[in-house]
Amino acid sequence: MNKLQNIATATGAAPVVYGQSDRPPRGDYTRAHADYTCAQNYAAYTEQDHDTYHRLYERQSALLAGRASQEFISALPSLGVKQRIPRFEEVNQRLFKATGWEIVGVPGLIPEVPFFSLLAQRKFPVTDWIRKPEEFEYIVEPDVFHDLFGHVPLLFNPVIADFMQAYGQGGLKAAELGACEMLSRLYWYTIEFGLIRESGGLRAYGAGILSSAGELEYSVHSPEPHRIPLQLARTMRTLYKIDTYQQTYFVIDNMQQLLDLANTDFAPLYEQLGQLPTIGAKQLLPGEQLL
Ligand code: HBI
Ligand code: FE
Repeated sequence: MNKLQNIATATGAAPVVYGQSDRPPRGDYTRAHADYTCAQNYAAYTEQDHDTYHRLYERQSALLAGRASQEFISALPSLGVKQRIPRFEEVNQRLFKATGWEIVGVPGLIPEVPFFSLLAQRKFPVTDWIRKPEEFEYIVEPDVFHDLFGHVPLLFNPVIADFMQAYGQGGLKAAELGACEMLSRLYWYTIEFGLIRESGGLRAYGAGILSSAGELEYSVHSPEPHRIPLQLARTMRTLYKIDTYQQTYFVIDNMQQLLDLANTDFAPLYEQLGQLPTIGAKQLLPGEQLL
């Protein structure tokens, strides 16, 4: 049993299965409440932590033009300060006014059901620790930069804000049906690694791409990966890797398309997909056209 499963078992919650393998938790989960939230430990940040955040912010924001979605670029300034790690309650003053969401601190990845139930309450869990300087290029589990910079700006977008709450509500139902893995693929290929079609070309809106220097360029301009239109059943059958650039990206035409998906009756879809084989991360089905 790895540490994450031990923590989850200790609290009676099902262990997080994030992608095909659990990730080693970094945070101190003993300070979390029963719902896995914890106060942002602002005093714990060192000058080095603030400097890491500032350097990540500067580098990433210089790469956005021509690669990140317009909605993301216009929402980013809502995060506020960039020279230091923002105080969650300061972000919340703006965020709550904009879409009724608030960010809550968590020590790191949390089990699926607590994660879903926070989203269903319009609470987005933000890991409150930041990577070490030596992890500047890449970190496998989400830290405060991934969550704040990657996820929070689009929570200012009313359509994504509604989709994220619907995802949380859907996740609670999926957990009852044992369909979390299928639903997590939808989250992975949209909220984490989604692309959107804009007049200038394909642009990134997924947090995993937006918070990664290398993958931001790779996802929209490399000839390497497959890019295909998002289609619910196809996407929910497609496996993903948590520690390499994606081999397939799914493309939406607009943010409303995500919210419309949320109105699907997922129970029969889970039933149907459960009978079908999964699709490899780089596999193409006969007749599929690459974008
Ligand atoms: N926990 N803190 C945190 N952040 C996530 O994005 C997250 C999680 N636990 C599970 C999870 N995401 C995915 O497995 C969801 O699809 C459930
Ligand atoms: Fe994320």
